[in-house]
Amino acid sequence: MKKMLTLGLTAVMALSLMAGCGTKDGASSGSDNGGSAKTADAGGSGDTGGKKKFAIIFKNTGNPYGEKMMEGFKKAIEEKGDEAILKAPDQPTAEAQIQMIEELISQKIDSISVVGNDPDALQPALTKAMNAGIKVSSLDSAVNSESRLTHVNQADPERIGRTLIQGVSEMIGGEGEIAILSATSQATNQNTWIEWMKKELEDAKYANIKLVKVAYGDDLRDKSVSETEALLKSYPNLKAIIAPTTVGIAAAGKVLTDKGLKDKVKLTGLGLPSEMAEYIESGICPWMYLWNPIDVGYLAGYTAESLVKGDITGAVGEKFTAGTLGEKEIVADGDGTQIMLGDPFKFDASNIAEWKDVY
Ligand code: RAM
Repeated sequence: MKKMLTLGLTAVMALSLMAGCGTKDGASSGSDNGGSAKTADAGGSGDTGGKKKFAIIFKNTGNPYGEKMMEGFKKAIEEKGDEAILKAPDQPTAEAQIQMIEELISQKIDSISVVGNDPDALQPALTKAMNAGIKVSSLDSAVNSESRLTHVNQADPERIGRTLIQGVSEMIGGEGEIAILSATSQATNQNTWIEWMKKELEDAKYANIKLVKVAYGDDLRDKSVSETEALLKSYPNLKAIIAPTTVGIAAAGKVLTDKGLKDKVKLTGLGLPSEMAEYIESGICPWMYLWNPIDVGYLAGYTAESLVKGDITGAVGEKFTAGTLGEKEIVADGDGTQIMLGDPFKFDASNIAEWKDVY
């Protein structure tokens, strides 16, 4: 039955506008690291039975997207018989991540996979880690190419940015004020997507759309709520909010719902189906996009394993098998390299019910 459901969903996905979203397999793994995204097992001492130690550092705690990503990472590492160390600071700052990297270096672990809170600020700490023999890669939010061996990218940033503007334009009939509610002002992933949104907006067909503000909710629920409220207050004619962050879009969905603004302000962006189903069903958010966060973590886990084993070094053209995701190839990314998961997937009223229990 489960297999049939999986096959059915795969067929639905293949037919969808932006097919190629993550596997249902990754999503159905019953990992139990839910709850706190804090250090799960960072002792660093004691007998681990020859297991190698693989750390992942997310942006900050309290983000269900990060918990799903760490769940996928842990699954990959445990499939290989090794030990996963799951870490995230309370606040989404580079300083807090640097402190964690320093601790991990002194624990002589084998690998660090980091979701960077800043593209450049982690470089001294990550360079020190690499000089100590630790294999460093980034995922989701990249660190600069000097600070890593390679990067695991969830989807093509240009496609994400341009698609969000095309979508919002359709929602508001090509006319009116829009705002972006982002994560932190230093987040590499959001900033790259926003750059592409701005490039798309340069097209003459958007001449009647005005981007009035980029606000930062820092991937903190309360701050995202207050930033949404401030946007509504400062721009009473606002027609739409684009939130390219799962925390931001859910917070904006709640504010717009509570204020009864369904017919006045539209919402789109990148959201978790589990958190956004009610807003998609109510029409506040006609549609949004995402990839499978469990698969992003799972791919990062296999990337780290392959780096530690020496199967790959992070160079363009190298290939490796990423468990159930199959063969992956390292490609160029500016002056660095990356591994792409796939395309983002569009969630709307027609498919949200199938996905809301998955992630
Ligand atoms: C938030 C985080 C994460 C991003 C998603 C879309 O959960 O900022 O890094 O990839 O949104």
